[in-house]
Amino acid sequence: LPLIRTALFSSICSNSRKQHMPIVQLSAISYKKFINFALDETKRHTHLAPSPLQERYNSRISMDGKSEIEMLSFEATKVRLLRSLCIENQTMQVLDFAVFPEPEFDMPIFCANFFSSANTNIVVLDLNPLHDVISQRDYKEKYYKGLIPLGLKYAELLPWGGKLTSESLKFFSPIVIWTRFTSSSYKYDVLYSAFMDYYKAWLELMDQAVVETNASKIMCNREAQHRYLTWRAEKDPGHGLLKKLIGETQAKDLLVNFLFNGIDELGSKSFLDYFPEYCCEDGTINQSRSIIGKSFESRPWDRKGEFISNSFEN
Ligand code: BLA
Repeated sequence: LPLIRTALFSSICSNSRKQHMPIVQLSAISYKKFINFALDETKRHTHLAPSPLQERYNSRISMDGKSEIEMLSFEATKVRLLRSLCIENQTMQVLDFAVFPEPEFDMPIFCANFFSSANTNIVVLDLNPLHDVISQRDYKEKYYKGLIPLGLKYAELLPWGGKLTSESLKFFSPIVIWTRFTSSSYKYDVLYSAFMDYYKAWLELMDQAVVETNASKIMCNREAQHRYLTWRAEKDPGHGLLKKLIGETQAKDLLVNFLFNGIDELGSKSFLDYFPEYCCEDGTINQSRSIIGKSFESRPWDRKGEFISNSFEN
């Protein structure tokens, strides 16, 4: 990465110097490299066909003309939707990359959400479990047992990011990478390496995934994915920023029809059917992101991938 020092990034520079780390200018990093890797790697395993969504969701400029928003979407055997959203401007880089399996497969959902501004980076990288890994031990063993060493490697390099919306934890796996860091080229390299390793691990799971033929199990997979999509379309932390960039109506459209596409097709339950604790007295959805509040100051999974926090209290 080019090492350029500018006044705009003086805060990163001084931080980096303190830590004896290389200096990185935000514009020198781009999450497009991550997307290109993922697409190339996917093509080594399967055939990617363009998604019908591509025509409507491709590229656009934010209302203030300052941000470029790029969207890509594909389908493949076993893959209902692979889609990415990349936002870039002078001060910010955002990646939302996800792969949603067909309901005939119970494999995890690949999830990479990275938000980077001049001095802070917020990262979630995970193979989000389709089913509950705290109560369904067989599901956890099936997909995550072999991945614990991978999780341990990156849990050290990219340490736990501190308290987070408690409700989110149910959507995370024992190998989740939830981290925050100050910008440095070293950290970006680590993040890129984690992204590559996690994505390759997900592709291996995809290769091995066996189609489910039991109708009730398929139904169960479909509902689990629908619940996940319903949660994220309503409560994802990126909403505020999307609304600021493209306005409330467009943001809502992007969330429901592109990023978390499937809400209308995979099920008919509402957000409040799945998450009744968010119901206000007048029947509307509580706009707060969390009912329980923030918790999990430290990683709630031990080195064996056992959940070690037995309550969801703050
Ligand atoms: C913050 N993003 C966060 C946080 C998490 C996530 C856990 C910390 C705040 C919190 O505790 O909620 C990410 N949470 C997730 C993910 C899941 C989840 C991936 O439950 C999946 C189940 N982030 C994006 C995009 C944008 C973005 C697309 O992925 C912007 C368009 C922004 N995320 C963003 C911002 C913050 C954030 C600005 C800080 C603001 C905040 O803490 O609410």
